[in-house]
Amino acid sequence: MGIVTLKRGTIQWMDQAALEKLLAGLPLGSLRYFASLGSTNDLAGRWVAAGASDLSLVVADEQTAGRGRLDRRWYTQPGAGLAFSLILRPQGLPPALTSSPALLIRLTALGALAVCETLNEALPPMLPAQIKWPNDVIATRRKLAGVLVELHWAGDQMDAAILGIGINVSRHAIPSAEQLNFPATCVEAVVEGEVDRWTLLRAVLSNLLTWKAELDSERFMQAWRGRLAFRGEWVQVFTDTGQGGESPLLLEGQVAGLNPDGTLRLKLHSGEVTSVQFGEIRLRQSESAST
Ligand code: BT5
Repeated sequence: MGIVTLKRGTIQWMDQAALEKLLAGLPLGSLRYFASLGSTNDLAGRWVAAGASDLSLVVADEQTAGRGRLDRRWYTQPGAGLAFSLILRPQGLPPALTSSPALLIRLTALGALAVCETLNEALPPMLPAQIKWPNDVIATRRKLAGVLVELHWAGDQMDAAILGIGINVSRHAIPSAEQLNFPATCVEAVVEGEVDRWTLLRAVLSNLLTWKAELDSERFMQAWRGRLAFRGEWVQVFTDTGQGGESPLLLEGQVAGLNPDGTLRLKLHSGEVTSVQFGEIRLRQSESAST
């Protein structure tokens, strides 16, 4: 996949024409750029209903109603990060993965893996970007990107999956502490240099398209497992209500890896290994880690 040099200043101004030029040569569908938008996932959802082609892409400089999972907020300040949503039609996805839980978790991993792999081309090996299961990208133990996959249905047939990614690039992208449920950072802080957002966008999309072709492969699973954060560490799993506040502690255990279906393996105090299902939980490092 080659080394990506995330150098600054190649693209000063972004608009629809500049986006088309930037992404020329990548096998994408139609492109839409917005200086400011509620949520790229919402716009992509309306575009799906209006017939958007496979691999069409929505990019916004600023989101005023960016969303995380369970209707939590995702903050995208203008000029500071990346917010984009890729439309994936079922015809372009492996048939074995078109049942919804499997697809949701695999596409979430696809987005997170593409961000990790892109950043790791520019990061020292000792400070890798990793996947905080299921949908966060962290580096230096702080979150710098989040992935939100939503499935759209026409009756009982899947119409499209929307893969939304938000990345903090410069320090201005990092929300204030009271807006966060986990410490945050940005790409420029972890690479310790200036980064061109748009060069990064192209590199992430390029990595994403490459891994999408291997979505159903053992190589993909290995790459995903290899990027899993907190392996061997004690974590707490909370019931994920999305309502904020304290949610009940469900489980505590050591991160033991991934099952073939992408669910998380957790080794409990009893030694028993259990599976954590996607979508129901929130992961948090145990405050008093024990062995
Ligand atoms: C996510 O949800 O992390 C998924 C974020 C997906 C955002 C993209 S941007 C393009 C597309 N369009 C959208 O509307 N969304 C997608 P979750 O794991 O639920 O995390 C949400 C939590 O992350 C919030 O409750 C905050 O605590 C925290 N957060 C919000 N903005 C953040 C930011 N810029 N950096 C780090 N953490 C943030």
